Amino acid sequence: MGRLVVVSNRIADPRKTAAGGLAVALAEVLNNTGGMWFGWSGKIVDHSEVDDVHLEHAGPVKLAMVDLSKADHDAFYLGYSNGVLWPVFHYRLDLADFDAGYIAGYRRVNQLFARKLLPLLREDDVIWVHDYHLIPLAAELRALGCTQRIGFFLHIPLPPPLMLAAIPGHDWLIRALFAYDLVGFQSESDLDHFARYVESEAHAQRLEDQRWRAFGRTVHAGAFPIGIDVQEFEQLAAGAEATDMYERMKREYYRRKLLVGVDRLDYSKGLPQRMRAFREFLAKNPELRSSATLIQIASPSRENVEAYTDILHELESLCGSINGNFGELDWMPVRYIHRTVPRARLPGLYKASRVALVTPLRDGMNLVAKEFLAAQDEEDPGVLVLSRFAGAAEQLKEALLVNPYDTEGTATAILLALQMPLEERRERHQALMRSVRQYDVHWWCESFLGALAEARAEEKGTSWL
Ligand code: ADQ
Repeated sequence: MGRLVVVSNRIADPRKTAAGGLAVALAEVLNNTGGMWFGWSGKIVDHSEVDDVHLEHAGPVKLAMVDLSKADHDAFYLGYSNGVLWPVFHYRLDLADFDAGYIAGYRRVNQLFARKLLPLLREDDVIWVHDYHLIPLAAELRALGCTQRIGFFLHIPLPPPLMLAAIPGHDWLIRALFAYDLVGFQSESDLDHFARYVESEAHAQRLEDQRWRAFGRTVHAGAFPIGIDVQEFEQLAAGAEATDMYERMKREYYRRKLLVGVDRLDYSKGLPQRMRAFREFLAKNPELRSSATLIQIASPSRENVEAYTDILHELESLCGSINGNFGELDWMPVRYIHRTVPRARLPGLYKASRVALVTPLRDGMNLVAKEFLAAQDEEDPGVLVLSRFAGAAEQLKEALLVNPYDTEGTATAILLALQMPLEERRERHQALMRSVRQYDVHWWCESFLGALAEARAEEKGTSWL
């Protein structure tokens, strides 16, 4: 394989220990190929200063970063990416803000990325573009004459055709996917939505080997469910910070079973629904009340997008009313923490918890579910309560699968999870870990890049714009 060039909106510096599994896994491949990571620097500058590409070396990996002007950042990132694509792709048409100016900003930033990236490319580079911020990047690169192999991976779900069709300009967006050689999704259901959309809306012809032909090009598409770096996580779990966290939690909660939720504070994660289910559980099981505590960590996220402040207030008010109504002098049912937990401590928290509540309303994959499993003591493991609407549910069938909109059903699952006998916990955990280990982040990288190496759309130079 030639040099790997990863492109994503944000760059995770592979030298920083805080970087998660994805950054670590990509850094490994980048290190091996002496690759380059291209993306936004995280800096917002005056329009006149958007100019050079900043280059840094992180070992053998080259980091190439561009700044954005405020207008571009607002329209591209806050506007189109997080005000249109994120809600619609998570089935929340009601939260989408279809401001006509956003799409122009989205296009401008993708053009800027293409213009700045092109001169840095070598003939035999393989380019891997990540996520919904950069859907049209390959089309913009092709328009400038780029002929290298380009793959795209969507980390979030792809909604069904009629929901996609609600986005003004949806045909332009999906047509842009045909500029890639390979398009990867998290789950079979996302792939199915893609197939149905392109066949019905774009009259694409389905060829063998998961290839679709439309707009004079053939694109390969497939499901490549992302995994975690199990080894890295096990090492973290054995480290001093995780051990300290585990021991502190065990000391503090020695009389109670812990339930844990760890999420970005995002409306897709189903946090109010989770709290209502926990409230229902408390109301229905008074004898169990003071034996369980729910720790909910919700890290601040996209706070300058309006829908995120609404969800923050809703969650705060629910937690407050649950504690007010059910709490005792020596017991609070919910501990809600609006902060990010340092990554090195997470495995300790997971291991000390009997139950994880991973109940998004929609999620591309959800790595917290896999991390929770990897952190468990296999002799005495905890139970995963998992939303059927997380991409992870296609793989993690031995979890207690729930419909997060069904408050009573989720409350019943919480009860079952807290009371599950040891033998059943072990059996389920063993089966789940087989899948987590087999489909880890290295499998994901290798299978995507392997498929990209074989997928080569024949046509070049099609006019894209
Ligand atoms: P996210 O929506 O961010 O990612 P998720 O996969 O659950 O969701 O988490 C990614 C990472 O962030 C995990 O390593 C997790 O430990 C960490 N994290 C989350 N909340 C945290 C908190 N409060 N404190 C500390 N760490 C926290 C998007 C998609 C997902 C998809 C991933 C990867 O939305 O569906 O699984 O990308 O493709």
